Amino acid sequence: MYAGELSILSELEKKILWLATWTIHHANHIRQNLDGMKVGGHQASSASLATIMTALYFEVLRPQDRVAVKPHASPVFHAIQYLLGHQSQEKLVAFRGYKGAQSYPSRTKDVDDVDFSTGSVGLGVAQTLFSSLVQDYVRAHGWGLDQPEGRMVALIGDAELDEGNIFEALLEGWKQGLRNCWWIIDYNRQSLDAVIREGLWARYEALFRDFGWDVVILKYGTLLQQAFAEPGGEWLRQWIDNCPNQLYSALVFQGGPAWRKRLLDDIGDHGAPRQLVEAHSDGELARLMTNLAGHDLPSLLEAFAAADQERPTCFICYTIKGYGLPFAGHKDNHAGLMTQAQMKSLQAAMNVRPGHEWDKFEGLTISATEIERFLANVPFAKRRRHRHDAAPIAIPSELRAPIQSVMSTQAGFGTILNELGRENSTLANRIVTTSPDVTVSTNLGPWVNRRGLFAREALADAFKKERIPSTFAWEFSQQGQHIELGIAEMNLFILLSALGLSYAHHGERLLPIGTLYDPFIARGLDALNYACYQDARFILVATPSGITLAPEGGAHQSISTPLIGMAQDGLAAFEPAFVDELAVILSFALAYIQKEGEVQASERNWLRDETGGSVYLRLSTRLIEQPQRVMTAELRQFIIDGAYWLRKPGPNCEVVVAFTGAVAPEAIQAVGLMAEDRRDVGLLAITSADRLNAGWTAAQRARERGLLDARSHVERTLADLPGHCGLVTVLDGHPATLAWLGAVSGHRVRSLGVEHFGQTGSIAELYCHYGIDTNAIVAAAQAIAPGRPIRHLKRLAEPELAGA
Ligand SMILES: Cc1ncc(C[n+]2csc(CCOP(=O)(O)OP(=O)(O)O)c2C)c(N)n1
Ligand SMILES: [Mg+2]
Repeated sequence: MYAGELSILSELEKKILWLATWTIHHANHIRQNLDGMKVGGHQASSASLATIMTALYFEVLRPQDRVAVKPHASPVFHAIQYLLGHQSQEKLVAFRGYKGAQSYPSRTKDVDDVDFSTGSVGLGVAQTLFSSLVQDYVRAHGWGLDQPEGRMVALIGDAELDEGNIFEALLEGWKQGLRNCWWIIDYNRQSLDAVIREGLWARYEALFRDFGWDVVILKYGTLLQQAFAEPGGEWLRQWIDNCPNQLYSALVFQGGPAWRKRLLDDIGDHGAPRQLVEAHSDGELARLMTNLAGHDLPSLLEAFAAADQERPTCFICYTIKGYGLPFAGHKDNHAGLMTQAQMKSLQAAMNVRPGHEWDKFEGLTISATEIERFLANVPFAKRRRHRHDAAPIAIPSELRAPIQSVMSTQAGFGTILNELGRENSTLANRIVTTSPDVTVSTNLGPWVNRRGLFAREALADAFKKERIPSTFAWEFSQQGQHIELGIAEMNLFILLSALGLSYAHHGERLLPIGTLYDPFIARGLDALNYACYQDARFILVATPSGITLAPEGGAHQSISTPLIGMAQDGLAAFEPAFVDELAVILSFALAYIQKEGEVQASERNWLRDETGGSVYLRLSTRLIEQPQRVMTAELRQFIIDGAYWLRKPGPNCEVVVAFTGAVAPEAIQAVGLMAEDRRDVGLLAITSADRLNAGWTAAQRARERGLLDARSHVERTLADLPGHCGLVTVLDGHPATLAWLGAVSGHRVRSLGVEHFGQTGSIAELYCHYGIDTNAIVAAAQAIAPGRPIRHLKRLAEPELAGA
């Protein structure tokens, strides 16, 4: 790096600090339509990272590199992209406003090429690690080798490292042989509320080294290093090293005179250090004492250039929160905002004329032409089309599913994947499965036997070598297609997020399928939400589920997951009862996760299927009798749209039983038993409460906007039911999942489901205990569709289950 380039970089650093600070100020003080929600956290945090990001984006990064920027540095990111011509003034002017640049970098909502969304701290950080593993996976399979290998970089707040998911990821990274990943810690020793604990850096250093990382500590800038070399310098170094974080922050805030007083008080009559301090004016002293390496371009550039690509590297960069701004170092500065007066003086100091606040080259000492020339040659700026497109992989409408007469959906899932595993097709080759230590218990075993486990270094199955009989071959190789994770569910979702963005990040489409026990979705829910927010595409197979896992244990029972499936944006949830339904849904899902079309809803079901999304399948281990039937095109469509009549209601129908999932046998039996006493009973199989509900609300909205003919699938399905007909809904999950069905055409409804959990027992005992058994369905029908007593109820009411 030559001197001229360094001075351009420091001009850019100044410009970025200005633009980021101004963007926030503008949103708060000038635009002011934020409904009282002032921009907290941004100004001070942005200033903290401005130097590091200048060094990275204008010098170090290459187009193929991918970066997760810590949430509150979003204005810095937007400012950099603005200077590089990838962000508009209009979006900056509308920062945090409607359709403006986002408060936290957003892959889907921002226009300036965000690699990883951030916001919920800790998640973006971990995703860089998994993204690096995915890059290795893709390349090991011989794909994308014509592209240069990218480095995965996270810019992390020091308090962000409190998030446990980061450490879960670190451990997994160590197991998987992580490389090519940089985590840059903005060590400003401040969190949101306060100044952080002393000596954290030493814990971090030890931790990272233990996990096999290189650790680079960047503490002192060039000025301080020079001062240390002078007489009295060693005293100064020790003073800084011993200075508590709180005091250092307070002095940073107070500035030159306070530094002088404090230092001279502590120096006493030591001659050399006193001379060293006295040789500096107040301004110079403040500059010297805050010259931490995280604000020193030469130190940063040197460290980044020296890093080893093959090993993961953690940079602990000492910085000052609010550096260069009047509230620098103040412990309350997270929500700190510059006043109009402070902004005016910053503006004057930056030589920005009023009315020229957004001008890119305003107030710089180097000519616009020279800076423009520099910007045009910034390596990172060369990425014109940063997001790759990968052609969709064709999915057959029929997946082979050898169905046994009695079978569970979980076994069906294993069988379908096993069949896929036999094929040598692009589809089968692009599938990648992953599971947090429940590969075998979620029935991925047969697939893994065929396709092997992925690892950068091959590892044979010792049991196989020793000829010890075992059902599962556990062989690792670069060709393997299953990524086995440790138990941490957070890692599962973040890996799915990274795999599900492979098409965009690495230009190669993968079809990720992750399995876990349904109740443990809750453990990784924020990471799942995060994956959906950034539009990663994957299939989540959750099994076993509900209370149907019966003897497996009360704490493993999931009640709320069907509601999560309905409420989670970007995730289409299905809960099939039968394996032929599952085969249809899986085939749909494999295509759906690849769609990126129009947001326009289809006029058939009012769902936005062309935009695609991820898919959640809630499966069960319950063995149930499978219907023998022909899968017609119409039935296939209904299964995907969310519901079909297993028994069509007659014209005088008094009761409909609508069920989802594993309670199918009870629903079928109840309908059979009621048939003599209630007329024309209907049985509705609901494969996706989520999609039925979404279509219904969308169709209503469309009608309210004037499209009077808009009808959703559920409205058409229930259209012919007489008004007096009662609806009993039942599922092994929270009853609210289906309770809304009564509102579709104004039918009375009684919703059965599970509201409490914790009992173990047999399925029959638990269904009775929680009120989702045949008897409960019949009793609900009698209550809601009054008439003569349902004869079988009496018999059923005598519990076969004494003491249940
Ligand atoms: C999961 C989650 N919890 C809480 C928050 C609120 N929050 C935003 S930033 C922050 C801490 C900021 O500290 P640090 O990471 O050190 O960044 P700095 O403020 O120093 O720039 C918190 C608690 C969040 N964004 N995400
Ligand atoms: Mg901090």
